[in-house]
Amino acid sequence: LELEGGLRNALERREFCLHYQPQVDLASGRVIGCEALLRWLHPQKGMISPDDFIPLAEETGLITPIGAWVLDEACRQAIAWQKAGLPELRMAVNLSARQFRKGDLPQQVRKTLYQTGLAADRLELELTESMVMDDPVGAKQTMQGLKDLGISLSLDDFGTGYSSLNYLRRFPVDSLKIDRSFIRDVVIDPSGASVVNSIVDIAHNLRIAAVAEGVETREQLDFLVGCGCDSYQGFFFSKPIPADDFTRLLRGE
Ligand code: G
Ligand code: G
Ligand code: MN
Ligand code: NA
Repeated sequence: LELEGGLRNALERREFCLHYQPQVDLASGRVIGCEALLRWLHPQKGMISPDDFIPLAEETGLITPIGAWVLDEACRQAIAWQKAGLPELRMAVNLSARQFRKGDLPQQVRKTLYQTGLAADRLELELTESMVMDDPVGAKQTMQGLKDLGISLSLDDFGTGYSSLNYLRRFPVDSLKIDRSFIRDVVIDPSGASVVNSIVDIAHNLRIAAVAEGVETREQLDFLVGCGCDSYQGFFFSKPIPADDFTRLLRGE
């Protein structure tokens, strides 16, 4: 309850910020994008992880203004880097279930792109399997509305949910983000390795890019290169960092 009160005022008190985790192309080693990850700097409790307040934000409906702020802030940051002459990266933003189910998401995204001036092909929205599988017909419609804007869509935490390959085929998805639990296992046991290999193959057969999450070691990276995985995120390259640190990283400082 105490947390809820704080959450209600956090936006106007400017207690949120975004950290950015680089996404790296496996073939070239170049940073090609980043994922925006929400942080709440609570005046008493310090930094609170989204895992600890997104569910509350969902229940209370506060996710609507918070989610709108995240989208706007991430697009503005992408434009700020562009204006600073840095490489034009793709910006990935996580959506929660309630944001996705709300009927006007494509209009909201269109408006944010217009207001911030970010080109649609620079934005990617991350959905989860469960968001999509809850109501496949409605989800497909929303996804098509988003795709029509020219943005990309990815399926986050892929492999952890109840994913029907049949739906995967029919949804307009550009990339699969292979959940980090699978990446952890690739150099531990052979079945872990074959699961990741299979996901990459399925993605590619459907002309979907495969992105590995949670890459922490050189061994995992080498394995992913061998599978033909397209790109990766993980502590091996960088943890999620504040915008200023990300700027320095892009400048090679
Ligand atoms: O950084 P990490 O601890 O950073 O993120 C924890 C979880 O919170 C992840 O599952 C991530 O997808 C989710 N998350 C991070 N930022 C956002 C956000 O802006 N919106 C939503 N809905 N989820 C987020
Ligand atoms: O669920 P989603 O993929 O959106 O959230 C990303 C989460 O994964 C964030 O909490 C982020 O901090 C975390 N993360 C990113 N890279 C790594 C990694 O290499 N190892 C671990 N353990 N967590 C990671
Ligand atoms: Mn994500
Ligand atoms: Na994930």
